[in-house]
Order: sequence, then structure tokens, then C-alpha cells
Amino acid sequence: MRVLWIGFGQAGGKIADTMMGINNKLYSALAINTEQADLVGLDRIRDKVLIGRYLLKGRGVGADIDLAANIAEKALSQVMDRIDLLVRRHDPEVFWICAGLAGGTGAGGSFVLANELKRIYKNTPVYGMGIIPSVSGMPSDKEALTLSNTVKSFELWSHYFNNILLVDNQQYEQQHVSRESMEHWYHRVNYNLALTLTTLLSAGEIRPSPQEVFSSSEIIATMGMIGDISTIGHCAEEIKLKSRFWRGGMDPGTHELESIIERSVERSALTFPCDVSGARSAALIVKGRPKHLFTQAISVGKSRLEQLTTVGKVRYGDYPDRNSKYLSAITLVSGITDFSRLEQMKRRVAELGSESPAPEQTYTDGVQEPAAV
Ligand SMILES: Nc1nc2c(ncn2[C@@H]2O[C@H](COP(=O)(O)OP(=O)(O)OP(=O)(O)O)[C@@H](O)[C@H]2O)c(=O)[nH]1
Ligand SMILES: [Mg+2]
Repeated sequence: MRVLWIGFGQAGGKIADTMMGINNKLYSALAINTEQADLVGLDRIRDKVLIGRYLLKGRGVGADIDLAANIAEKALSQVMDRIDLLVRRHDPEVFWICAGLAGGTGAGGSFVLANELKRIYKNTPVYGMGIIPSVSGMPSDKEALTLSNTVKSFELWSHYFNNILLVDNQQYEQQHVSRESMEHWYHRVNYNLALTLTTLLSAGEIRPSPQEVFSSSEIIATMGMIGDISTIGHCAEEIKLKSRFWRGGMDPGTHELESIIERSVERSALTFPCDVSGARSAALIVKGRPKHLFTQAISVGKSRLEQLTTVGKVRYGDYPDRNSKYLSAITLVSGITDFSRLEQMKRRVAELGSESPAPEQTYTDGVQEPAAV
């Protein structure tokens, strides 16, 4: 699927940059920031826009969502001109805006831009990718600001996108590794996420075509247009290779594949942790060597996903890869209904006695029904 990634703010920019590193044929990208320094480091994105230059002198908004939304609003025509050029050049099938929900620039700017994109490009879906922060080890004043920003921006976002994919940094924490730097950790999140998403988004593009093609229209149908919230699960097992028998790995049989498919929607395997039952739609991609893509196991695994998600019919596609060292399942679950992770954040904000007011509705153009939270 041809995606125009729009990286808003620092986290968003780095994620869009990572996406471009993985597939620059299918993807195009634009980075937007209020901070000059953050744009400079993005090597794989050629199109970059610094907004709020006169007000902020390229030094950022310092986690202020409302200020960021105002600046984005003022910069809309400048940003839309750049997007128009990219649209003409690359003809994207969807826009996907990525940003950290806890910051200022990306959190506040993204929904303003989403609203304008939907107004101008009526037939092109506008998706969001919201990064949920981990607050482990943060002092409590910083934790309060981080969490209240996240809750507030999620509520704002939920009015403006056709779908929001949530990605929780906490899901990628490694309990047994205590000395990983923040930079390395973010890099690992961004890279894993980009690989997983790219497998899903490019499954319909591989040639020769697989048995079951998962096309762009099926991704769009799974994501829907009504502001659903989605999560992606990933489970992979290394396979035993004759040439490298000493390295271990498993001998993939039907049972192993069924189990991999089922484990792809376990809480710990998801980009956003939740109970997947009660979802609105789902799609499964199985990637591995063609001889390991057992039809029977896939069909059993799919039925199991239908039970777990309570989705009537899970969409499916193969991703055959002759050289793969893994057998893996990727499941996109959309229209999730369990937001206990965000509820828990709200409770924590109250507990920390944050002064943060309830989200103000300062921005009301094109409001759609909020997602149930
Ligand atoms: N996964 C991931 N998360 C990141 C990365 N960088 C920052 N974050 C997270 O995103 C949150 C928001 O931070 P930024 O993206 O830096 O914020 P911003 O949009 O630039 O906003 P301001 O700097 O406040 O104007 C942080 O609290 C981190 O939790 C990254 O590269 N990857
Ligand atoms: Mg920033």
C-alpha cells in the first residue's frame, strides 16, 4: 500500500524516517516540527517543514498541546502545499500521521492536520499513529504532565482520524535488560514497529502474488472510516535451518503455526495492550517459507482469532518469503473496546493531583463521534 507518512514532532519524525528506511519504494514521507534540531537528524526524509518559526525561533513548544495546535493551524497552508506536491508525485492511497501523544508539537499538531487532510482529500483515509509513553523512573511532576498530555491528546485525536493505531512504548520494555539507553530503546521500538507494519502493508505487493493476496482495499476495509482505534499483534518463531542446525529453532508443523497465530493477539504481543474481544474487525498475515504456510493450520488459527476477537470473519493474506528464518503471524485488530490502559493513566493523573483541566474543545471543525473510552 502506498502510504504518505507524516511524522509530526520528534517521535513521529523518527518513526516516519524509519519507515522510509525499510521501504522507500512504497512509501513517501514528510516531517513537520517546531524544533529545527529534530528535523536535521532525519536522513531518509527529504521533505521537512519547520512550523512556528517566527514565534518559537525553531526551539519547540515545550509539551504545550494548545500552543502546538494553534501553530499548526496557522501553518496549514504551508504544510498543505508541501503535501499537495507529494500527493502529485507519489499518489498515496492513505495518509498516516505519526506522533507521540505525550509531547506538544506532534500531539497538538496532528489532529489539526488530520482535519484539514480529510476536508481536502475526501476519498483518501487519514490514519493516526499515537505513541503512548512509558513513565517508568520518571519524577512525579514529569509523570503527571506526560500522562495528562497523553490522555488529553488521545481524546482530541479521537474526533479527527479515520483510524488511530496505538503504540505503547511500555510494551517494548525489556525487564531483564537494565542498561539500555533511551535512544536505543526508542530505536528498537521504531524499527520493530516499522518492520511489522511494513509486512502488513506490503503483503499485497509481493510478486509473484501469493495464494491469498492481502490488498490495500482489505487494509482499508479492516481499518474502517469511523475513527476506530486499532492495535497490531506480532508473534514470530525462529525456524530450524539445516545449514545452521546448531542454532536451534523449531521445526514448524501445523500445531506450531496455529500457536503462533493465536499468540499474536496475546496482550504482550500487541502494540497497545488490551483484551481484543469485542473488536470490530481484524486481519491476519502469515509470513514464512512457502512450504510452512499450511492451509489447514491457517484456517484453524483464523477461527481461533475469530473466537478471541469476536470478529465474524478475520481477513487473511499470505506473505511467502523463501529466505525467511522465521515463521510469523501479524494480526491487525481494529475497533478495540478495552481502554483500561488509558483509564489507568487517568486514575494515575488524578492520584498525582495534576492541575491539568479536562480537555478543552477549542477545536471543533468536522468533529466526529468520539471513540468509546
Ligand atoms: N517510540 C518512540 N517514542 C518516542 C520517540 N521519541 C520520543 N518518544 C516518545 O514520544 C513522547 C513525545 O515526545 P516528542 O515526540 O519528543 O514530542 P514532540 O511532538 O516533539 O513535542 P514537543 O517537543 O513537546 O514540542 C515522549 O514522551 C516519548 O515517550 C521515538 O523515537 N520512538
Ligand atoms: Mg519535540
